Amino acid sequence: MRRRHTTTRLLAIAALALPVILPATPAAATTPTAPARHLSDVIPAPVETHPDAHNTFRITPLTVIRTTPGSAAAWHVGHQLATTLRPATGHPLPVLPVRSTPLPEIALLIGGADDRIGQQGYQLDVTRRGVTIRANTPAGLFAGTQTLRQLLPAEIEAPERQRTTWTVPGGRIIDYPRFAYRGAMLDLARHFHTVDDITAYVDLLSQYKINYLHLHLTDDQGWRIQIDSWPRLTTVGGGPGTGVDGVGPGYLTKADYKAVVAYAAARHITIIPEIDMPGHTNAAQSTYPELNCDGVAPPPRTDIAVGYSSLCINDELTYRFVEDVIRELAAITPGPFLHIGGDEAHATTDEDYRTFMNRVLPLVAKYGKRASGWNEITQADLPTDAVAQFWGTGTTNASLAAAAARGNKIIMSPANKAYLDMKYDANTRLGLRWAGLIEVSDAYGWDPATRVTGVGENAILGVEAPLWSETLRTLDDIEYMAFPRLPAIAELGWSTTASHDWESFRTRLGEQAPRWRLQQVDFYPSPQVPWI
Ligand code: TNX
Repeated sequence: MRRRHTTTRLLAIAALALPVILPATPAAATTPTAPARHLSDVIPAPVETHPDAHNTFRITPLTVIRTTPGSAAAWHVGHQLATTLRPATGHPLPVLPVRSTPLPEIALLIGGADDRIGQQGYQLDVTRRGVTIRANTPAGLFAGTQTLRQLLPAEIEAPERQRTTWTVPGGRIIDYPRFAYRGAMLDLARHFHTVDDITAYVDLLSQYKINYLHLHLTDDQGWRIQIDSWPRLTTVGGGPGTGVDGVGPGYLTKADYKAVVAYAAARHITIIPEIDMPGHTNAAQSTYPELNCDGVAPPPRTDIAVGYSSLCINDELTYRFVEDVIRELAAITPGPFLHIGGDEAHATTDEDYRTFMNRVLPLVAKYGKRASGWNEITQADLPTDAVAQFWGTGTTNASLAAAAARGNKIIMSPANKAYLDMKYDANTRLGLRWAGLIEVSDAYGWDPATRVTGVGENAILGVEAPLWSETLRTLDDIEYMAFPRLPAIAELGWSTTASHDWESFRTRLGEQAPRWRLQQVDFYPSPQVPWI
């Protein structure tokens, strides 16, 4: 069990007016100084770091967080940072949307940074006077604050105040992502995961600059999202007895889903909903007999077999169903993508698969969304804005390479590298092993742009680490499989190939352990990593 991260505890602090700035704890010259961190001790590795040992900054009771005046979004990022730093520092850290202060400050400013940082990057400067994070967008500012958290001692994540001097190493970081898309995926279908579990995962993802969370909402074993026009999908298809072994029931109401979307958006993470079709549909078909060609509902399934279900391709009712689902889901999804699955449709003929996808892809566009799907969708006639997600274990895929050549963007999730549900080694209690065992060095040891022939740097939108839930029930289970491999995938998505270095990575990973212990992240203590 894990305590919710401190950023989720909203402190209602009236920080708009300059408060009486008094030390919350008597300033003590004798307080211990937590061990200094280095400017490059960050995951994902920043593009450029320029340390300046003479210019460290100390957070004190007088420190204020200053944000660009007039930017509510910048103030919000400042408020989130303050909420993270206040409990352990015991300092008031007021958040002030003002042009200048005479006080030592952590400034979060929109504009004025190095040209290269783009829409997601940031520039971070640390001098004796303060920390300045500059970015072109609130997302960039937020990314900069996640770097700042890692530059502070792990104890900054502690729930109770400590009498410590909090020191930020001096210098400059210029940082921006290699790929625009850095994703994670959670499977709610095999075992349902609650809003609290999903948002706790969002907190962890956002620390590593992950900016998309793909939710696998439907599968053979369960349907996990409310659809008003087909109400039994959730009450029956997601009801008691659903999930693997019948012990993973539950579903997101639309209100739950909107809450997840908003929570993620506040951490600059976009939700991508997936409805898997035309296979992986037994939960819907066992609930509604009319979704079957013979009109007979198959029994619910709680095993982990794949590839046996298929929607009825030549029945108009199928497309009414699919359109209803897409319409309702698109209406509650502010993000650009809607994922239509398309994997392992072994019970659908190739011809039927193409017929189906060629009807469904335009429906996604009709409701204003950009389609994404597992790599099998490249067998259909894809619009050029559609995105294919590679999940194979090999290094060739002709249909994927052809789609890339036609201009479709690709997300890389090779199952033998990026699948967080694969066991670490033969003794791992959780997980599957069909794609192989994946130790931390395996998860880190590949390059998205050279993995599949014909799918190079320019074709790649980014990387994603899927976490399938056949064997996972609790948040602890999720954490154990995701940590420490998720940070490896996050670094592959963000950092330059020039910085790719296993020795450096495993050292920096080992330094994350105290933070995870304080956050009560149930990580796998891989023997490959020098944990501190
Ligand atoms: C394959 S990967 C699947 C999922 C399973 C997963 C387990 C993919 C697109 N389909 O249905 O949950 O393997 O690792």
